[in-house]
Amino acid sequence: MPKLRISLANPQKPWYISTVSTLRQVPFGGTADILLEEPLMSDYRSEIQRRRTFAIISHPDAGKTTLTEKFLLYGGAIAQAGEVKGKRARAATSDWMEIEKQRGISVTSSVMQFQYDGFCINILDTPGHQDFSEDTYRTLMAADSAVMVIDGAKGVEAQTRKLFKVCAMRDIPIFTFINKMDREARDPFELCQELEHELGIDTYAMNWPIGCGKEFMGVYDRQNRKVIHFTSNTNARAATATQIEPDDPALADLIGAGKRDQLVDEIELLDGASCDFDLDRVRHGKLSPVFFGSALTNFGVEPFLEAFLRMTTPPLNRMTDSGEIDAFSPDFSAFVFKIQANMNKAHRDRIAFMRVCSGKFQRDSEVYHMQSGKKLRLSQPQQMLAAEREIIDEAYAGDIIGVFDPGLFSIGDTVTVPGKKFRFQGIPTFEPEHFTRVSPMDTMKRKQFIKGTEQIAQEGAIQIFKVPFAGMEEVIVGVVGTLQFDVFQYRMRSEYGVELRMAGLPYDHLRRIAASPVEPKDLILCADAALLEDFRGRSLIAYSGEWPVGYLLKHNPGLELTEPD
Ligand SMILES: Nc1nc2c(ncn2[C@@H]2O[C@H](COP(=O)(O)OP(=O)(O)OP(=O)(O)O)[C@@H](O)[C@H]2O)c(=O)[nH]1
Ligand SMILES: [Mg+2]
Repeated sequence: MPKLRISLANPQKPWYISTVSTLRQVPFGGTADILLEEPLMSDYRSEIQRRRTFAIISHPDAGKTTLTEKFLLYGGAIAQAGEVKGKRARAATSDWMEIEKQRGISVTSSVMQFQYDGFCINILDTPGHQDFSEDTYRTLMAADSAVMVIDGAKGVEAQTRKLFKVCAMRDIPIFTFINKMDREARDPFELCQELEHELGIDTYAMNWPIGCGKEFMGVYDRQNRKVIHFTSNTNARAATATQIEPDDPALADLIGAGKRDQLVDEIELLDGASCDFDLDRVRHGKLSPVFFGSALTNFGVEPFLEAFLRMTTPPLNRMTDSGEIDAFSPDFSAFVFKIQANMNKAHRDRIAFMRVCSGKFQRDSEVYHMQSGKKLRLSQPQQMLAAEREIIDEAYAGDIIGVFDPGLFSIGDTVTVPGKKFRFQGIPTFEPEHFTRVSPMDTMKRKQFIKGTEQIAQEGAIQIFKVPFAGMEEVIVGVVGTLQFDVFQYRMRSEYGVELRMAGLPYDHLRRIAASPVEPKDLILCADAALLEDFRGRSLIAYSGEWPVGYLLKHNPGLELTEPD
């Protein structure tokens, strides 16, 4: 058995040792020899075991950021909940970007770590708007489970369907929070049925709402068979809750006889109609536990968090090109899923966000960057709370860390311990569907223009192309959704001091030239197509509609076009 000697010469407090066979207190100024129960290695296992890493997804405006804010509040990470659209109020933590605060929508995903009830939680708040869905999809790759927020008045919406499909592809657990029950909402039975029919997943209502709108009084917790009655209190840390048995005569006084009778009927119906609760099916993404509540008024949020943390999984194993990597294996490995420049105005740096997939990471230890074949030290790894950061000494599988990027990392890159060579499964890129010609209004700002466009492109928030033989004063920007143009323009102004001149182009497709019979500049093009070049010098063709492809292939025998990568 390994032995650990501890000596407390000048302690402020007596020291409790908890990793040994007997919990004991070391006296002031004393020393003690302690037999460790297991080798010290087991520490990293228990650290991984308590990690929970999940993304919050939904159609725009369902309440992801508001719910995230409440989680942070319960975890003690923030002292007061901010608001998404509050005029003078504190802004929500995860909507840290200036444009997010102004518009009251999330445009980029945010990473936050906090502790709650012994769990170490990495939460990823994603943007709901489809124009930013590439960012949302990438972020989902870093998560082990998803919380799907549904607006109780609206039910399943267009983006819910799309995002759900991405989660279903990986079979990750999906937990449903039906939000905004403090407003008029649809019938809860109907909402559950819609989830099942539209998304093709079984549901199990974990709790059941009592009323909605002004009459939303609480929820019935089906596992504990208790009614949780809430008292409205928007500013409190948590809603005040009273628990009461459903057959307690006092319930009618609390919620009224009518509501009580309705609840009893609904519980009976629910117990008779619903499938059995099966945790294994939940953990494989086959059964979605459903919770009702209101993020804004705190109703049902903390019970949801508690139940969710117990049901979801610790870090899952990940696939690589040389087989599955066990999250609990001791060797560190991670992949980059997001890059963000200028998060901190004072430092103007670029942060690469990595999801740790296995083992333990130690500050200053040497790591191997697979894509460049270089060894490097990640000297200032950081734990994030949206835009705030704190340097950490260690991180474990499940954690999301930010590291300074010297311009080395790209989205999807793998980082391992030296000697281990493999790549995590790639992160899909989307084909841009909107293009615009962009140049700086002020030609004196050329340098900042080039820097800004390149940096924002490296983040993957936009794609940039050159017109062959043209200078760098003008680039073609391609995006998946037009709101990305707004964010790009805004960020160029606020982060790089450059006003842009933008002229939309009529293209909506992009293909890479895989083989060409002649120099690409000598290809025969039609009016609806243009030759572009990416920054790796590869030639592409942007075009509109479907027919230019046929024209190009017919008039340029030997030309091969592929999907851009
Ligand atoms: N009444 C009510 N309003 C809510 C609730 N949750 C969120 N809201 C409001 O709904 C609006 C959208 O909330 P957000 O939290 O920004 O929604 P989101 O899903 O993060 O939105 P995007 O990130 O832009 O997709 C805000 O005005 C919130 O105050 C709720 O439980 N009840
Ligand atoms: Mg949001």
